[in-house]
Amino acid sequence: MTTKSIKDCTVADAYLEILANRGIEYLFANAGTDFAPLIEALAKAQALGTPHPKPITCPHENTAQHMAIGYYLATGRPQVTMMHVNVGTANGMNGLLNASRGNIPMLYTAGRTPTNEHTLPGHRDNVIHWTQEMFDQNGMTREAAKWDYELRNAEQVETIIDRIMSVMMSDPMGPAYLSLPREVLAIPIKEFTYSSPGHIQPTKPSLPNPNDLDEAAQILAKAKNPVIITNWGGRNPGVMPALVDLAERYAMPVVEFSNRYVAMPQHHPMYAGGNPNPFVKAADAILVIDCAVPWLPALVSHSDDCKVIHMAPDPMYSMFPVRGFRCDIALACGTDLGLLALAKAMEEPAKSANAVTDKRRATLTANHDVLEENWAKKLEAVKDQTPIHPAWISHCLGQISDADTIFAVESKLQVQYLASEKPGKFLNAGASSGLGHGMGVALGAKLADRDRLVVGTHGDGSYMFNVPVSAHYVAAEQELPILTVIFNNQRWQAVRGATLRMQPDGYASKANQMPLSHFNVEQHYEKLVEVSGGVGEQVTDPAQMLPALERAHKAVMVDKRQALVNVVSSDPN
Ligand SMILES: Cc1ncc(C[n+]2csc(CCOP(=O)(O)OP(=O)(O)O)c2C)c(N)n1
Ligand SMILES: [Mg+2]
Repeated sequence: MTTKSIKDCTVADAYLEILANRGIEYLFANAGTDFAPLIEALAKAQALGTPHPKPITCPHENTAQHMAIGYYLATGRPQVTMMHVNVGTANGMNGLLNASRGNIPMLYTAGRTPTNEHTLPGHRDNVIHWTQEMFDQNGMTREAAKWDYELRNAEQVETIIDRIMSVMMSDPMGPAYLSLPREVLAIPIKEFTYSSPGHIQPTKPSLPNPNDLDEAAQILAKAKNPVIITNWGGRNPGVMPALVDLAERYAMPVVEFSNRYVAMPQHHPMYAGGNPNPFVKAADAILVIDCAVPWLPALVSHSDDCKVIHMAPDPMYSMFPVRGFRCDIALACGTDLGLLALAKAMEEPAKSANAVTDKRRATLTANHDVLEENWAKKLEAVKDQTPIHPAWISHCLGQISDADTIFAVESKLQVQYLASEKPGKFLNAGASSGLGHGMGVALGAKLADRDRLVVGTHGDGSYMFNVPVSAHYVAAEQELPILTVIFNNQRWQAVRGATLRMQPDGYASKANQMPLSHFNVEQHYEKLVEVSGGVGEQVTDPAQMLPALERAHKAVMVDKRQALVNVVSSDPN
């Protein structure tokens, strides 16, 4: 076992060096008084050129958390965030909840206010060191973090970092929380020795149980009306090619319900749209892949003899307290590996069903053609509308983007109007629907590849949840020229819609203006980006949509300045 050592250091020095050694490139941070030993260690590492994660100053915790998430989604490499004690942890909870429900490995850390009043190095020297102490700071994170701990001493630094990395990266993946008391970070060490490389590897994604796989293959191969439903499948880049192959070979329709990623190219003949209800009703077999909620039980149910197969890293979705979807077979596996194995296992039993499969393929292709026609008709009908329709915004975004463009989605972006053949192109990190994720994700994706066009699309409400001044600041400081597009319908349509769904004829439906759903001040968001040296414009005329995006594209890709397009828009229907 090879080792490295550091002489005359502190726990903070050792901690940073091991993080870097284990592949952590960035520390997305919002600092406080608890950081003193860590800031000293960063300055020392910078001065001496020793390995350390690069610190990125994030004026708000939401930016830091979602930058780490975005960077992971773009690269597959987890990063570290660090916040100020309990208050910073509280501000970062939105990101932790999104990471938790989205199975994102992210090491979320925070200082712990000093507990010694005047003894150990790092002891209290500020009034807040009394008021910020909690009985159980970590407790705040415990429902969302996959693992949490408070660092106790120098001797365990390496063990704890390796423990975190391997637990986070094992399926089902998820975030970890580590609190770092100031006195522990400040502990002096004569000589610190650690193994390099580390020697604890995570569990790799697995294949499904072979007997259950065969049974699932039999059911699906013999089914007359099978359907595949997913919503998170596309977060694993290996899923798209495997899913396309499976759907094509056995003529199975793929529905992406309320999807946050794209698992199936939208123009593929086996892509069957986003509404699972008619398929669920007619199905004799349903394959649910990486999908916590495949349909809404209040709206639709399948027949009693329909078989339901769930395939995911954790097909029990054990993080949800209540989830009662029928499950005849649960296939725990890496979703891409599971799909490849299933396609193989279906070869033999599907042989006797060739005629049925061919007939189904023809029907599904014809149905998909209708979907395409409807999309085209819709676009034609709305392209001149004022306020500007989301379909037209999406189409124009399709014109300025290319196969490598990444979209951070926090809006009514309509993916069918953009190219969707490349995995990992659409990232929606709001697995817990904690709004305010898109700008951080866009920044993280841009940090991962500065040559790529990265577009953040946000509702006006979502944009404000991003603490945009913080995100625009990081874009400027780190030279990350992202393009921000706001679908500005001057309201929280989601809140309005939910109220009307529950009480279609209630007082709210008849009110001149529904309470708590509208923004009554015309907001010139395009000015906000100027604060950080970016360029912005408002668009109200649909004829100006594409020219405005072209100007913004030039700003970000040629002039290397962040840009914002504030589109006064309507709601899709
Ligand atoms: C942090 C957070 N707070 C509140 C909500 C509740 N919420 C869900 S959708 C929504 C409105 C979003 O508004 P906007 O981005 O403008 O999109 P629109 O519904 O208008 O299309 C709100 C407030 C949430 N999901 N996350
Ligand atoms: Mg809105």
